[in-house]
Amino acid sequence: QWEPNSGNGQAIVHLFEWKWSDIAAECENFLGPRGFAGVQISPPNENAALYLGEQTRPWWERYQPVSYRLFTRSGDENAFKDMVNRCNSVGVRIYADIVINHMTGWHPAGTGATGGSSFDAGSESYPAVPYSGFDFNDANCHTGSGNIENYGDAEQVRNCKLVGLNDLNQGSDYVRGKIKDYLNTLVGYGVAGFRVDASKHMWPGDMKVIFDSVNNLPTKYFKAGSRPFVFQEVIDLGGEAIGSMEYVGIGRVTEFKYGKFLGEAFRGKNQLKWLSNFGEGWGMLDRAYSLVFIDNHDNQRGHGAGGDMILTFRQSKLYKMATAFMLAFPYGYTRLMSSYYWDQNWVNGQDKNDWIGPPHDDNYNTLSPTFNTDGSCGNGWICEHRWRQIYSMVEFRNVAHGTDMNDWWDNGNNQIAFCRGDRGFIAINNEGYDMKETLQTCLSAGKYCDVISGSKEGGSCTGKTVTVDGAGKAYIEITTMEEDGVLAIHANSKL
Ligand code: ARE
Ligand code: CA
Repeated sequence: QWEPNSGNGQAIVHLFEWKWSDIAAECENFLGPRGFAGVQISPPNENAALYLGEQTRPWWERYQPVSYRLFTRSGDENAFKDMVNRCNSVGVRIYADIVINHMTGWHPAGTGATGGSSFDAGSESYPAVPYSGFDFNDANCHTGSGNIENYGDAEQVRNCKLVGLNDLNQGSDYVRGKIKDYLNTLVGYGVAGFRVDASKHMWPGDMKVIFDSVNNLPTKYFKAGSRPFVFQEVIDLGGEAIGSMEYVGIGRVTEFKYGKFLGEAFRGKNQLKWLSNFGEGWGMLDRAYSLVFIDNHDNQRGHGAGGDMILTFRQSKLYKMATAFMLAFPYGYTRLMSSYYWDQNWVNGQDKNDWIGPPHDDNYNTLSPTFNTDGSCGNGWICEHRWRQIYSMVEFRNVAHGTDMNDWWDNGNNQIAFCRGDRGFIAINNEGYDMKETLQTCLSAGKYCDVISGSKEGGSCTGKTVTVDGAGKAYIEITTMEEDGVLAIHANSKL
């Protein structure tokens, strides 16, 4: 299923490592009112609780399932139910990150789990599901180490262990049944779809059977006959045995080229003028199949793909520019990253602190975000989705939805501008000099509030204003002294 089952919203946000109770409140207080379509949540199922000396309670323990009980550092089953209900009630959908390729990596017997279940990784025993050795792929993997050794061989990418994680056999009816039951529990509570972790490591045929077996979404919140939205994590930068095209028959696929290419362009490795045909024209998936983002929870910390070209909150000016481009440009279904802060510790080109988990108290309980008077977050949470330049562009994308890109303009280098039908106009200046141009905005005559430098409050604008004449033209200025390199106006920002 390729459609997100949301109302008018055209962007979702990954509230990475947030607690369920905080997400419920965020839906009501911020995401619903601001027109966000939904939230990608961290994996809701029970995981290994890892106390590895210096690396205690890493974020990545949540990618090591112990059972499908809904019990994690984000909250228990009741908190989960309450979150899904409260978010659905204000029109914000919940998409669960599902880890169904594997269970845990090896840990000594007696290692704990977030819900108190026992497991023995060495004998592949997970009694709380239950899974045992028969349910794993060991017999189907033929590498010396039992791990994936060569991404050029599709067979081992799917049947061997990803970084030592016990690899489930989705070809087995029993395993399919357990996964189906888990997904039906989530759907039963009102979850609108799934981010499918490590999809490259599962056979598309098996995944198709599993997703086809899941129930329709409940009619309490969804149209009768609605199917869960599926977006599959497949990293495909080219050059491997497995390509993202193999998965488009099941649902959308993460397009990792997108953030890498935009990172390169905004970092000055490529001229912005080439972005006029960004998307399919650059060898990316058809827009109907792609899920796009600037960074994700992996590549913002050097895991996954994209390397040092990926932009994150740490390059805030460029990050806001790239995000504005993404939300203004009609390609793919868009996802925003919402992060927590950690101190980096670079040693030989690698961040030794890439494991650090979310803000927590002395007992490693996750802390809630606090909110400053300007709406930004505290307590260690970055909350990119609460940056004005970002949430304002979520509204832009909703307002412009259904139109195409037109009236592209560039200065032959790194200043660009374009319209979205007669609904929105954006200009971006990534030169070392001021942008001062009279451009076609495609909007009706009148005065508009630039939603990047400020916002429309009541009838007036707290930022720059733009005056569009009867021919749709306006004088556009973005100086290098300004905080942001973007100007955006749209039908709803008319004064
Ligand atoms: C951790 C430790 C390991 C240890 C393992 C088992 O770091 O040292 O061996 O536990 O004990 C996350 C972390 C991992 C972590 C894992 C489990 O990133 O470090 O391992 O959780 O706790 C490939 C996959 C892709 C995957 C990326 C990270 O194809 O699916 O690797 N991304 C998802 C999630 C991750 C998560 C997992 C999968 C596992 O988003 O957060 O891992 O559930 C090329 C290839 C890509 C490949 C990439 C990196 O680009 O094209 O396919 O991505 O290299 O290898
Ligand atoms: Ca596998």
